[in-house]
Amino acid sequence: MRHLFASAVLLLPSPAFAGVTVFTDESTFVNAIGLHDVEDFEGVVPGTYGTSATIGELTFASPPSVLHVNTVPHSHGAKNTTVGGTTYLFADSGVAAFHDDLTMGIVNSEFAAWGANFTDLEVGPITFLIDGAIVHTANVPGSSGAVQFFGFVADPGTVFQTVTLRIPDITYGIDDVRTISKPCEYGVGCAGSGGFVPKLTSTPCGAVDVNSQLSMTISGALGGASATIFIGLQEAALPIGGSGCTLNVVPLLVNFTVPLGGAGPGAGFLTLSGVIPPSAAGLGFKSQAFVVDPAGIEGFAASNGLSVDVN
Ligand SMILES: [Ca+2]
Ligand SMILES: [Ca+2]
Repeated sequence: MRHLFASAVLLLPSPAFAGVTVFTDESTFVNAIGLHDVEDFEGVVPGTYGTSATIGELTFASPPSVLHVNTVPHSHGAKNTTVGGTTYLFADSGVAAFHDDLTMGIVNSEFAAWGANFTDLEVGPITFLIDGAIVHTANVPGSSGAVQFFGFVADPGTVFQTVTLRIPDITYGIDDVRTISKPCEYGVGCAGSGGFVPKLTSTPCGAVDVNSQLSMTISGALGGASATIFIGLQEAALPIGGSGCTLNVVPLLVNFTVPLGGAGPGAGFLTLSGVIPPSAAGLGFKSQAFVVDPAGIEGFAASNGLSVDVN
C-alpha cells in the first residue's frame, strides 16, 4: 500500500497558487469569500508564546521576535479589533531593529483565502509573501492607532500554504484572522445498502508533510464488501451511466481493490496508512472509493472525492 501511495503522488502536479486577488477592505473581502472561519483570539490564554504558536487551526512562526497574546491594548497602539472582544495577537521583537518575517499557516490544510486586521502598523512598507513569493507591498498609514486590513484570495482552483508578513515595525497587533481552508473532501458519493453513502476521508486532511503518515479511511460502506480505490490527477463529477453516481477523479492513474471490515449496511470500513516519501514534496492526488454493493443501481456504491496535497 505504501508503494501505491508513493507511485501515485510522484506522478501528480500540485495545485499551488497561480495568483491572488488583493483586498484592503474587510467588508469587501468578507462579501467576496462568503462563509469562512475567523480566529479572533477571544478565549486564548494571554501571555508570551515565544517564536512559534498554534492557535486554533492557525500556526504562527516568527523566528527572531516574540509572539504574545494580549487582552489589553498596548501602549503603542496594538489592540483588539473584535466587536465586543478584548484579545489579539501581539508581535513584539523587543528590540529596535528590523522586524523579521512572521509566517502563518493552517494545521493540516491549505488556504483558499486569508485576511486579517492589523493595528500599530506605523512603520512601512509592509510586504506580503505567499508560499514564499512576494505578492503585495503596501504603505502603512503612519498612525499607530489605525486599523488596517489586508486579505488575499487564491485564484480559482488553487490554494496556498503560508502567508508571510515582512514588516519593518517592531510592534504590531493582528486580530480577526479570516480564512477559508481547503477541505480534503469534495463532490458527492452515491448510496448502497441501507441508503448509506460511503465516505472517504484522510488524516491529516487536505495536506500532509513528507516523511509523515497519511491514513485514508473508508466508512459507511457495506460491511465485508470489496472496495476499489481510484487515484488520479484532478477533481471531476462525471455521471456514470444510469447509476446516479459520479466519477470524482480523472484521469485514473492507479486503482487497487481491498476488502472492507465490518458486517452489514453502513458498517463497512477500512483504514489504509502509508508514509509519504520526501520525493513527493509539492505534489498532490485525488481519490475515490467504489464499493461492490448489490443495492446500488449498477451494483456498486461510491464515495465522495478526496484531495490530498503533499507539503
Ligand atoms: Ca480579538
Ligand atoms: Ca508599530
